[in-house]
Amino acid sequence: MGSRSDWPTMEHAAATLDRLHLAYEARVVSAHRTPDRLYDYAKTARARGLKAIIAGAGGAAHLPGMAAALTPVPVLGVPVESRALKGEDSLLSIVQMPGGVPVATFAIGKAGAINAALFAAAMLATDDAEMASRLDAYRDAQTAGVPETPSDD
Ligand code: RP5
Repeated sequence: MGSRSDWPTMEHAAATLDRLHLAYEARVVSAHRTPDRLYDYAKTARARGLKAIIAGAGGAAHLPGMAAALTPVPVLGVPVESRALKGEDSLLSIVQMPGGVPVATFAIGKAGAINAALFAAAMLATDDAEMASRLDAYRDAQTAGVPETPSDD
């Protein structure tokens, strides 16, 4: 994520990955304040065996796009809700990549963080049967958790 202040959003991605028993690392890497850290992180990502990078950022959200420019590892962008523009700035910054440098872009905020984690798991599940069954279990639990009526009675 681009800032420690993104963690209240990005912890939902982490919690979802925890639930799926999917190993991850959570790092603060700012495209603007720590550009050398971003360069090192993205340039070493493939060699370190990362299968996907979930990059959450807000405002002038350059982290996902710059990460995608620096590594062939798939980048999943999460627009963090910004104070001034409610995350529309983040969304447009992340989604409007030039042709040739893709970033898979998710919804603003918590839903996007959760879905980025689920999407990463789904990518891994294409050739990992255990991951696929954990994802099936997640979906089943989600379905079972939807009540037929809005009240408890
Ligand atoms: C972005 O600037 C971060 O991703 C964060 O969403 C936003 C604001 O950062 P802080 O000023 O709260 O550190 O780079």
